[in-house]
Amino acid sequence: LALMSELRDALRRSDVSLHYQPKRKTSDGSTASVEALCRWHHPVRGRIGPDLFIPIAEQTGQIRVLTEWSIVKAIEDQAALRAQGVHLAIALNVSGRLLVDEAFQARALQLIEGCDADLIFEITETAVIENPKIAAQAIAAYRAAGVRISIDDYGAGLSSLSYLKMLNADELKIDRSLIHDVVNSERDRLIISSTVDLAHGLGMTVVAEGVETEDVFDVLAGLGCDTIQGYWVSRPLPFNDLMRFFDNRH
Ligand code: G
Ligand code: G
Ligand code: NA
Ligand code: MN
Repeated sequence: LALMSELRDALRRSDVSLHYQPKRKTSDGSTASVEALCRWHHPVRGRIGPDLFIPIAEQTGQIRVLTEWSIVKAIEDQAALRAQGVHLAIALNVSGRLLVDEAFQARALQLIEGCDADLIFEITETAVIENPKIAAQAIAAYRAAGVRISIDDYGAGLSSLSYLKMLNADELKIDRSLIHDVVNSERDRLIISSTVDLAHGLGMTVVAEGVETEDVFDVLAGLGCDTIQGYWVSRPLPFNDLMRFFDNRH
């Protein structure tokens, strides 16, 4: 917990940074968007993984400051990419708790409105959404501001069909636990293809995450997944390496 009192300073000192992982379209191989993932380089402890500090930030409420900082940083990085001729939507992880936080919503909309940012909010931890009505209102407000909504980690843990009923989203990300066995499991392929049909019927594009090999990529493309994310396409990259990723491709 002492760690968390340092988070605010860490943000100010730029010890926290955003890495970006490309999400690739299966139709033409182009990059649909990139997902921003937080990294913390502590001056004494070294690298602290988001698996450790995100859950603590959620418990202490500091996830709000961190996510507001991420929005500012992503908008800045997006503008820098544009200046280089690279137009990319940036996806940010927004925890279910923040989705229903009105102070966060006011600040987020203030940051987004008035600049032509192209952002996607990946709603994580949908399991904690206890007020579907407020969640739906928040989603409507973000979409009105031009932010697309993605349901993250679908099919993992407690996430369920009821989220598709209550969250009006643009994108569905199938959790990697349902992805990695597709080559060998007929059962997993059936679950994925019916999820793809369901999502498409509801007007959502489908992302398969955690794709680590070409044969998995091929099976998922064949099952109709619109977008692929995972180590096989690219690891999450520091901003400068992301620039190089595009220099090499175009
Ligand atoms: O990047 P990595 O796989 O190490 O991330 C581990 C977890 O931390 C993932 O579940 C990811 O969604 C989460 N995470 C990374 N950055 C952020 C962030 O900025 N906000 C939130 N809420 N979660 C994040
Ligand atoms: O919860 P979320 O889906 O946001 O988690 C993203 C996390 O998954 C990031 O921390 C990222 O490092 C990790 N990740 C991205 N691609 C792969 C992959 O192909 N395999 C595995 N095991 N993890 C991945
Ligand atoms: Na995510
Ligand atoms: Mn995910």
